[in-house]
This record gives sequence, C-alpha cells and structure tokens, in this order.
Amino acid sequence: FELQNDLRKAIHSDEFELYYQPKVRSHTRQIVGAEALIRWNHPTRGIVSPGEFIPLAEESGLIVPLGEWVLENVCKQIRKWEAKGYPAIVVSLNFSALQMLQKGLVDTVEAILDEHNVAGESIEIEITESLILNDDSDLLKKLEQLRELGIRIAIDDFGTGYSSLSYLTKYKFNTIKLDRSFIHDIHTSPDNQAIIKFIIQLSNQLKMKVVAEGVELEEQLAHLVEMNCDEIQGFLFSKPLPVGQFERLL
Ligand code: G
Ligand code: G
Ligand code: MN
Ligand code: NA
Repeated sequence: FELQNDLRKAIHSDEFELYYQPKVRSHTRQIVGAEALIRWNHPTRGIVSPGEFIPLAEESGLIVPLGEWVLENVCKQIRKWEAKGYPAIVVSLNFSALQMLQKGLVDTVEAILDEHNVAGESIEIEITESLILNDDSDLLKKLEQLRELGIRIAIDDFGTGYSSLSYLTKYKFNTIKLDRSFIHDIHTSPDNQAIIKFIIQLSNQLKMKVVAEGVELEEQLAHLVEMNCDEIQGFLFSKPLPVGQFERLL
C-alpha cells in the first residue's frame, strides 16, 4: 500500500531510471540492440526491482503514464546517441498487457515518436504470451498499426506460458525471445537443445529473428552460434547498465 502511494509520487519526482542491456549478434558479438529496463530509485528503500513495482503499477493503472514515460525516455536517449555519433541500434521496450489494451495506445505511441522525431524502425516492443491469452481482435489490429509505423514486435519469454504455435502465424512477430529457462541448461540438456533447434528452424521459416535470453556461459553461446541463433542477450556480455556505462560498450 505504502509502495503504491510512493509509486504515484515517483513519476513526478524523477525517481525512475532506464538501464540498458546489450543484445549482440551471436556470430560477431557486435552490439546491435539494447533492451531498456526500468529501475526505481526509491528515496529510502534504494533500488526497487520492476518485478516488484510493475504489478503494483498495473493494479493502480499507473502503468499507463509509466509506460509513456519509458517510451519518451527511450526516444530522448535514441536522439542523444544519434547526436553523439554512436552507431544506430534498435532499442526494445517492454509493454505490459494493460498498456497494450489501452484505447488510443497506437495514437499515443505515434505522437511520442513524432514529438521526438524518432523513426518507428528504431524501436521494438516486447510483449508476453499472457497478453495473447486475452486474445482479442483489437490486439491484432493494434499490432498491425504499430508495425505500419515501422515498429518491430517481439514475443518475450517465449515458450514459458501457454504457448500455442498457431499464434506465431496469426500475430506475425518480427522477433522471438527464447526464455532463459531453455538457455540455462542448453549445454547439458539434449532435450532443450532439440527444442531450441526446432524453434530456431521454425522462426527462420516464418522469417522471424531469434534472440536468446539469459546467456551466461561461453558454452551456452557456442551451442547457440552453432544453431544459428541470431542474437544473444545475457550476463555473459553484460547485465543491464545505467546509460553512462552502457555507452562505454557502444
Ligand atoms: O530488469 P529485471 O530483470 O529486474 O526486470 C524484471 C521484469 O520487469 C522483466 O520481466 C521485465 O520485462 C519487466 N520490466 C522491466 N522494465 C519494464 C518496463 O519498462 N515496462 C514493463 N511493463 N515491464 C518492465
Ligand atoms: O522478462 P524480461 O525478458 O523482460 O526480463 C529481462 C531481465 O532478465 C533483465 O532485466 C535482466 O535482469 C534479466 N536477465 C538478463 N540477462 C540475464 C542473464 O544472463 N541471467 C539472468 N539470470 N537474468 C538475466
Ligand atoms: Mn523483455
Ligand atoms: Na524475457
């Protein structure tokens, strides 16, 4: 309850910060993207993880202004990197189900991109399987409209929830993010190797890019490289970093 109240104030008192975790091309280890991950610098509790406050923000509806704050700040950051001459990367951001279900979401996103003069092609929106369970035709339409703006759509934590392969053709995602639970023992489990191999082949066939999450070991990377996984995200390369530290990697 207390945290809920604090959250309301936090938006106005500049207590949020975006961290960035690099995504690298698996064959070259070149940074080609980053995932923006929100952090809350609470005045007395210190850093509160999104796992703790995102559910609260959803309950209270605060996720809507918070989501807009994230998109605005990602746009500002993209322009700053451009001005500093860094190579262009695609920045991913997480949209929660509640955010996605908002009326007027597409207009809001378009307005923010326009305001900051950022091309839709510069960003990717990550959504999770839980959203698809709510399945409405409205969602399909929204995703299409976002894609028309040039924005890429990724399915996050793939393979964990109530996945159905049929939605891969229905929703036409640009990217599949393999959940880290599959990656964790890829180097020791032939079963998980088979699953990942299958998902990568399927994705290639359906023209989707595959990103493996939670890569922590060279051994895991070696398997993913051999399987032609496109991109890698994980502690092996870097944990999520504050902007200043992330820029040093760029
Ligand atoms: O960064 P960390 O591992 O603590 O993230 C925990 C969870 O919070 C992840 O599932 C991540 O997707 C989610 N998360 C991080 N940043 C955001 C955000 O800006 N918006 C939403 N909706 N979820 C986020
Ligand atoms: O659910 P989502 O994929 O959005 O969550 C992203 C979060 O996953 C990041 O905030 C980060 O804290 C966490 N993460 C990223 N790489 C790794 C990793 O290699 N190992 C573990 N355990 N967590 C990771
Ligand atoms: Mn994510
Ligand atoms: Na994930």
